[in-house]
Amino acid sequence: METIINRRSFLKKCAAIAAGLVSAKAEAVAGGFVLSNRTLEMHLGPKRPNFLFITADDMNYNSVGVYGCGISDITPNIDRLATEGMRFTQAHITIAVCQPSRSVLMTGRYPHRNGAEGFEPIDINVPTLQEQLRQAGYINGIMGKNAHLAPREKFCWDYYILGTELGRGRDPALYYQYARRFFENAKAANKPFYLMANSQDPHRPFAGSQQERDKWKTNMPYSRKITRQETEIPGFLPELPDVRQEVSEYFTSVHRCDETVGSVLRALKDTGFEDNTLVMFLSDNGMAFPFAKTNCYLNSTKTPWIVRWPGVVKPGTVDTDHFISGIDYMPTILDAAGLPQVEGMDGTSFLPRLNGQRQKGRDKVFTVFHETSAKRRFEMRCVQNKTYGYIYNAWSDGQTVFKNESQSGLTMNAMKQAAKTDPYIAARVQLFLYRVPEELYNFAEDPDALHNLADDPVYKEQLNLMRQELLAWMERTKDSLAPVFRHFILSV
Ligand SMILES: [Ca+2]
Repeated sequence: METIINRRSFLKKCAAIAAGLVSAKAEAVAGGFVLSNRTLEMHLGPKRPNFLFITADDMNYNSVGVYGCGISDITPNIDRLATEGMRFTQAHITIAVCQPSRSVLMTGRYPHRNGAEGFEPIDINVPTLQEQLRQAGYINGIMGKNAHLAPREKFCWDYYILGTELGRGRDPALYYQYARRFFENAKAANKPFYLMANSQDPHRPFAGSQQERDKWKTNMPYSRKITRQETEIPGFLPELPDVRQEVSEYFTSVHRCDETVGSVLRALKDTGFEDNTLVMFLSDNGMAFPFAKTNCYLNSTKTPWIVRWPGVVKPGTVDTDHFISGIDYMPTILDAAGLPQVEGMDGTSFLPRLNGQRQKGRDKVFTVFHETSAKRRFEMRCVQNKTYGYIYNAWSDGQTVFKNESQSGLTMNAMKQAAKTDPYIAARVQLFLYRVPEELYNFAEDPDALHNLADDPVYKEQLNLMRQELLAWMERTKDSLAPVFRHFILSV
């Protein structure tokens, strides 16, 4: 016998049963109905959507064609995905370094609230997206960047393909093969799926570089070499021969990343899942050069964020208005799956945006930095809105020297050499290595953060406003640095 109940209470009961809070048997007796798969499907309506999440590793937002890269046909597959879906131009990840960035995505929590401020596991009692999906009957798969979601058991992977099996995460053909195998497995099991397909491009070492030969004694294959002539130097780096060389190698890796994206999307299409799969694409942080990755600049956290969902998202939509960030990823996927939100997430679902509705409160983003992969601590906090960005560098004391992976290879060495005779580059090197406690930029006019306005009296009111916004956020989220920051702004 089937009891008539509304969809919301039914979904709640299903979630409670799935979460193990109520035994299915007890619920069946209490509710007076038998919970069969057929009953579930009748009440849930259409089958749950599948999810394909494709990530780039260390790719700058504006290295993508539709996000303004001027190199001809640099990312045709990502560009096509954007025309088939919706892309956000005010999208940020929450922390600009691999493992912490990905840990935010899969918990919906800021790093200091999920336990992974640096390259460490999340707290065992923090719920993950993959736990919720498994309880709802999903198959979870991951390809590449595997160690960057830890501990492994918290992520419930049913399919686990290491980067080493994918040509160091840099072989588009292998991505096609393994993605196809995953989709075919899901089809055979007749279960909804979640696949996280992680390219390890364009992470260092870059395609064809000396750094790559030094590390692996070989260069990984690529189909198109981006020449020095066609390369675009980002505005935050100086035009120097070695910088141009290294940025061109980076872009060769960007192009290979795009081929990996294309491979995974082709595997989805070839297995017949294109219509019932929500695809998202983003980069886990900015490019591994000075003033981008492992910092709190606009170029550190801003990401290309594209959503394709046939029948739901209007193709070719561009959202230039609403801010979305890493903490919003998990709430949105849960929402799209028809699953309840879990306790303790900091983000909120932007599913209404995908349905074409406006959302209030999406006018700024808070980003952080804590620790590099080499366990060096450099605390930074930032708030950015459409016009301004304010950064607090708690570590900057005039003595401590910034050290990160972006200083390896050619670029930083070239800048240090040039600094001996070029005062402008010398100032850039000085700023990068020592920073100043506060930075304020007009990111709308100066996205590359070349003019620090923090000491300009004209911007005093703006500075104070953003200090207060940041402090309120730090106190609200119980950031352990909040008392230090409060003391700092009282003392300046
Ligand atoms: Ca990364």
